[in-house]
Parts: sequence; C-alpha cells; structure tokens
Amino acid sequence: MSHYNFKKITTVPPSKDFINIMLSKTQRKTPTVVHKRFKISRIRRFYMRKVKYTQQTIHDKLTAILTEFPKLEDLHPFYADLLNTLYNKDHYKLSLGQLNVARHLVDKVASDYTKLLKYGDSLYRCKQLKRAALGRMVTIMKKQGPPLKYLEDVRQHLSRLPSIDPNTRTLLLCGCPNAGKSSFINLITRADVEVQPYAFTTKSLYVGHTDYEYLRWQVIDTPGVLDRPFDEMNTIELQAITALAHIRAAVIFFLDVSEMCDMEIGQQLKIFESIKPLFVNKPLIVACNKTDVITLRELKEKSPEKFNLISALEEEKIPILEMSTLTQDGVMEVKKEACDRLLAQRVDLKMRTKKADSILNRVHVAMPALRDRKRRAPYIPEQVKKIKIMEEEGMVPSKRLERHLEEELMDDYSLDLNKNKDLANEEWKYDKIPHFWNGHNIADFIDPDIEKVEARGLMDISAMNSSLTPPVMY
Ligand SMILES: Nc1nc2c(ncn2[C@@H]2O[C@H](COP(=O)(O)OP(=O)(O)OP(=O)(O)O)[C@@H](O)[C@H]2O)c(=O)[nH]1
Ligand SMILES: [Mg+2]
Repeated sequence: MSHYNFKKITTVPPSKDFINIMLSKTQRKTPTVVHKRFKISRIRRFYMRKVKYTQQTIHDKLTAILTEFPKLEDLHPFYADLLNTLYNKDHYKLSLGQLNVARHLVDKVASDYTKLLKYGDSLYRCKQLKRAALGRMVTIMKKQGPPLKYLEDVRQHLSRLPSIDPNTRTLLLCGCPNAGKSSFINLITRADVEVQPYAFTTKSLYVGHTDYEYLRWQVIDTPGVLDRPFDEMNTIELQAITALAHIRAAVIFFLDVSEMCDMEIGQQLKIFESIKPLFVNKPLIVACNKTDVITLRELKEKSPEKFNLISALEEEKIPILEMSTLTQDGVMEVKKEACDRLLAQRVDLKMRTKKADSILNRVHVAMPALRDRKRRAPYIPEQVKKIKIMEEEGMVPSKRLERHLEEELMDDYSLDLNKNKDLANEEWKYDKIPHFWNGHNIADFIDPDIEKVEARGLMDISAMNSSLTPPVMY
C-alpha cells in the first residue's frame, strides 16, 4: 500500500467561512459579560483574552493546513513532478507561503494590540482596541481567499488521485492514443478503465493490481502520448511522461499494428524514439497489439518496409511480442515477459547492495561428506511401490481424491464431511444430532466409552432426563 495518503487532508474552508468560524468560536468560548464598574485590570484581561483567543484559533487552523499539505521536498520525485504537472509547483508553493505570511501577520497584530490593551484606561478604549485587532485579523484573512480556494481545489483533486506506490513492482503501460492500453489493464487487473474508440479516452493515471509469482504487481495505465516536444505537451500527456520518468517499472510500449488508431506504424515508432530516453535502466517490451486484424507475418507480406521498421527494434535487443486484447491471444505472455524481466532486474539490483552481502555471509549450505560407500536411499514401503506400478499399468484405478471430485463437478461441488464417518449403520451418517435434548446439553452426556454404555443397555435417551445427572466438569 502506498504510504502517501492524500485523502486524509482536512477540508480548507473558503475565507468567508474561515472568518465566520473563528469569530463565532471566539464569541462562544470567551466570557461575554463585562461592566464598566469592573476593575480596569479585569476589563483589560477580558478584551486581551478575546484578542489572544482569536489569534490562537487562526494560528492553529493555518498551521494545520500548512502541515497537512505535503511539502514538495518530502515527496517521492514522482509525486513531486505529478503535483507540478497538475497544479504548478510555483503556484502551490506560493499559496502555502502566503498562508504562512498571514499566520505571522496575525500573530504580530495580536501581540501589538495586547501590548496596547495593557495601557487601555477605560472600557470604551479597551473595546475599541479589541475591535481594531479583530478587524485587522479579519482583513488579513479576507485577503487569503484565492490561496485558500486554490488549496481546496488541489485537496479535492489530490484525494481522487489513485494511490500509486512508486517503489513497488510496477508495470507501466504507454503508447500512442487508442493503442489498447486500457483494454490491456482491464484484462489483467480488476481496474475498470474506460475504453472508447477515440483518442485520449484516458486522461489521467489509473492503477490496478495483478498477481504473478505469488507477488502483488501494480499496473499503471497512462494517457496516450503524441510525437511532439515536451514543452508543447498538455497536462494529460505530461502525466504519462512523469510516470515514465520516475517510476522504476517494466515498461510495455503498445504498438497498434493494425493502424486503427489513425497513426501509421512509422509515426508510432517515432513516438517510441522520442520518449526512449525515459526507458533507460528499465526493462522494456514492445507489444504489437490488435493482431486479430493483422498479424506480423501478414504485415511482412503486405508491407515489408513497415515490418522492417518493427524488426529493427529487435536488433536493439528489445523483445517484440504479439497480442490482441480482443481475442486475448498473447496477453498473458506479454504480462509474463514484463514481470519476469522486472523481477530479474530487481533481484540483480538487490544482489549488488551491501544488504545482500550481509545476509549471504550468514547463509551456509551444508553439503554432508560421504561417511562410507553405503547408499542411503529414501525408504518407500514395498506395498506403496506395488500400488504405484499397478496404477501406472492401469490395473487398479488410482484413488479418487476430493480434488478430482472438485475438478469434475466444478461449481456443483460441495465438501461433504459426513460421508467418511465410520459408523455401524450407513444411514446414521447424515443423522442430525441435536445440541440440546429436553433442556440438557447433549455434550454433557457424551461418554467416550459410549459403546460400553450401549452394551449395558443404558442408551435410552429418554431415561437421561430423569435418571442421569450431568457429569462433574473437570
Ligand atoms: N480489433 C481490435 N481492437 C482493439 C484491440 N484492443 C483495443 N481495441 C480497440 O481500440 C480502441 C481503443 O482502445 P483503448 O483500450 O481505449 O485504447 P487506449 O490506448 O487506452 O486509448 P487512450 O486511453 O485514448 O490513450 C477501442 O475501440 C478498443 O475496442 C484489439 O486487440 N483488437
Ligand atoms: Mg486508455
């Protein structure tokens, strides 16, 4: 599970609500009765408390916002870049900075006015000072409207981002729009990504999970990428690039060999070339999709020049696999190949770290030396050997196990725990045994030597009611 939980950030109120909340809180939580005949020190304390309380409320609320929003420096580069792509890093930093400044200003106003309040000589003057202090705080907060609104938008969007763990085993699907990336993720995971016959159906990152080799794998579907310089790319395309750049994953590049995606193979390979720098140090696979329309062999006959473009990749040691998400041919092979390559790379990387060395130091594989020339083979009873031979020759039917039954009956199979009960009468197997009998717990009367009891003719259960008393519990 990802350790970045953006869903926990609390709501950021708009500045108007913010002001209402803090003023009404001050009203509710501080004393409201003051009289001009009170001692002046008491009057001063009364108003000072109001000023300080308001300042504290604003301070706490702003601090909560500032600490809850993630700092770009603390995030994994993938998330930092994604945040930059989606919300503009500078805007984000400025907004948080502005709130920080507002917090300092409010603190300053409060400390200035409490100093002044110390010299207040009448109720009227003290009250005016308090009004001025609160008024200035409200003005400061009113100016925070835009950053508060922006941060609330960011919060809402962040909470809807899929939780991607940038450090785990990941398959990354990329390619030109309409190549069949979303169809593939829908096949191998339980993610339900929209599939449509037009470009840019997928507009943000989607994540699904699949199992391979008893391990959990994260699969990320990305929006399509077009062949143009990075600075001309839109936010949708840039998300794919961000994921490609920062996640150490196996990359599956989708190539639509049928050209149904309105892009020629040459153009698609151009995209491949343009984002190639992002594939360094990552296992890479090119999946030729939509082979139900045209297979690579047919392509070779029809237009050899296009086929040659694809087969040129093989010279660069990039594996090229064929598949069709429509007929599901080759889909599992693509998944298997990608997973195997990534696993091999991850194991290789781990082996090179010092951690692996420290574990290997402690591992010792014992290879016992021969004591004598005597052969000590595993012992298999003669009877078992005989049965094995007879089974192989078909002389005895091999034992039908529950597993065989289950495979045969499929959904109709249900485990029958009663059928192997060893009872004198076959019919008793499915008898229902009551838990209670005439208000007594049957379990209290079960005797392990029940057969002896039976022999003595004491099995009349109706007699149990009157003559037997429950046994003493130990
Ligand atoms: N004939 C055929 N059509 C396919 C195959 N795979 C996908 N398609 C069709 O191709 C179209 C696009 O599929 P998507 O899975 O949405 O493609 P995508 O790469 O996710 O597209 P974007 O999200 O727009 O980038 C859909 O109409 C699919 O039905 C395939 O193997 N054979
Ligand atoms: Mg898609």
